[in-house]
Amino acid sequence: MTTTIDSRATRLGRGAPLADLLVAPAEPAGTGIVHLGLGNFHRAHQAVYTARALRAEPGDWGILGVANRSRRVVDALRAQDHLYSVLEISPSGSSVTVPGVHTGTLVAAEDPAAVVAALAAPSTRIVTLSVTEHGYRIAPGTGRLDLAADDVRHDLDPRTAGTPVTTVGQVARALERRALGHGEPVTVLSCDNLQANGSTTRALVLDFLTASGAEQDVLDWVAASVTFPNSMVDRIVPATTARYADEVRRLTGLADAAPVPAERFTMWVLEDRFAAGRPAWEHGGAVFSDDVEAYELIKLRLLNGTHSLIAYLGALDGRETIPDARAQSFVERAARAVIAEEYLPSITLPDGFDADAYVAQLFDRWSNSALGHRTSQVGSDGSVKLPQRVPAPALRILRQGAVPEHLALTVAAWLCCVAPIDGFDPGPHAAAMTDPAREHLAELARQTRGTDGLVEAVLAPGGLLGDELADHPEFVARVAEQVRTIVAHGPCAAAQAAAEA
Ligand code: CS2
Repeated sequence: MTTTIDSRATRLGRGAPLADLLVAPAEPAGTGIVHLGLGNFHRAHQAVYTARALRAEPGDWGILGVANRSRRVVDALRAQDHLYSVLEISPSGSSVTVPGVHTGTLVAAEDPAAVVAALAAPSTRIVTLSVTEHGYRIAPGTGRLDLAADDVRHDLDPRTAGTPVTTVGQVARALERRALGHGEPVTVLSCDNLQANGSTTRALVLDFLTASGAEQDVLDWVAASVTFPNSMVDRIVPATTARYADEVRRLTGLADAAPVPAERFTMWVLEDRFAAGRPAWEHGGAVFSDDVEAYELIKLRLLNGTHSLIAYLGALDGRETIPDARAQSFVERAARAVIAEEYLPSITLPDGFDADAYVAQLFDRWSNSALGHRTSQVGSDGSVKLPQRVPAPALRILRQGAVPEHLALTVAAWLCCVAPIDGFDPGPHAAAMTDPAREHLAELARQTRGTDGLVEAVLAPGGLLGDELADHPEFVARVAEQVRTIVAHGPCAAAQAAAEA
C-alpha cells in the first residue's frame, strides 16, 4: 500500500516508514532562513546540510522556501506538509532520505510583497540564494548589475519598490527595510556557481541600492550589519522526472509528488562570516575555510567548465545524457585535455589538494548512468554559464601567445547548439537547451554574414563573453573554424582538430 509522504506528526507516532527516513527528527523550532530559488539543487544540497545540522544541534533554522514563478513544487510541498524525499542514486544502488526542514513556501511572482516582508522579518537571520547564474541579472561583460534590464528597471522604479521581481531587487529592498526599521543584522549567502559568489552578490545589491538612490544611512548599515560569505557548492542534481517518483515509491512505499534525485557526492566549502548566527552545517559535512576562492575556481572550471564541453559535444553527437556523452572516447579525450592543459594550470591549488584524485572522481561522477543527467540540462543557459567558466582561463593562455584549443572548442560547440547556423540541424538534445540569449543570437545571425560574422559579433567587446576575447583575433578565428568543422564534419572531427592543433 502507498501512503502519501506527509504529516510528520501523525505518521511518526505510528511508526510509519517516514520516521526512519527523516534526517531532522523534530520540526525546526522556528524559521531563521529564507531561501530564494526552491529548485532541486537547494532541496538536495543546503536543505540536507541544514537537516543534518538540526539533528546534531536543534534550533530555529527552519527554511521558508521561495519559488520564483512555478507553483508546481510549492503546491506539491504544501500538500505534503513541506516534506519531500531526496533520492540518492549511485551505480551500486539508491537510497531515500527526507530532510524535513522547510517550514513554509511562497511563490515570488504571485506575492512579491510577502517575499520582501519575509526577507525583512527580524526573525530571518540568513537569506540563501540558488537562483542560477541567470537569476543575478549581471550585465554581459561588466560583472555589474544590468541596470538596463526591464525587470531591474521595474524594481528600481519607486512606484513598484514594494513589489520587486528580481532576486537582487528583492534582497536590496528588504535590506533597505531592515536598515530603516529594526536594524537586525543578517547574512546573505549565495549558493550559485558564480565566481566569488558572495562578493559578487554584495556588489550587485550595492549597485541596486545606489541606482535606486538609497540613503547613505542604508549603505552604512549594510556595510556594518550584513555579510555576504563566499561559498563553493557542489552536487549533481538532475531535473525530476516520473521515473524518480516511481523509484521512491518502490523503495519506501511513499507517494511523493516532488522528489529530488541526486548523486551521492556532495560538497560545500564556505567562509564563516555570519552576521547573526548559523546552523551547525559542519555536522552535515560543510567545510568552513578562508580559502574558498581556490575551491570555487577548481569547481567552476574543472567540473562546470568541462561539464559544459561534455554536454555540447555530447548533444551534437546525439547523446541524451552526460554519462553517455562522456563514454564516447573523443569526448573523454577532449574533457581530459581541457582540464589538464587549460583549466588546471589556471588555478593556484590549495596546499595538499590532490588534483589527480579530484579529476578521477569527476570522471566517476560523470559516469553515473543511473542518474541520467541530461546534456540538455547542463547545456542550458550557456550564455550566462560560460562567462563564469571560459574567458579567464582562455585569456591567460592567449596572453602567453598560445591558443586554448579546447576552450575555443567549448565556445564553438555551444554556438552550434544554440545559435541558428544556416543549413545546420544540431539535433534534438541541442534543441531542448534553453538559453536566455537564443533570441539575441538569432538577431546577431540575421545582422551578420556567415560564421565569421556571427562569431565576431558574439565575441565582440560588450558581447556575451566579456570585452577581452575580441583582442585576440586568433581565438575568434579558431572558434569560427571549429564551428565550420562541426557543421561540415561533426563534433568528433572538431575535437580531433583541437587535439592535433
Ligand atoms: C552543471 C552544474 O548545469 C550545469 O551547468 O555544470 O549544474 C553542476 O551539475 C553542478 O554545479 C554540480 O555541483
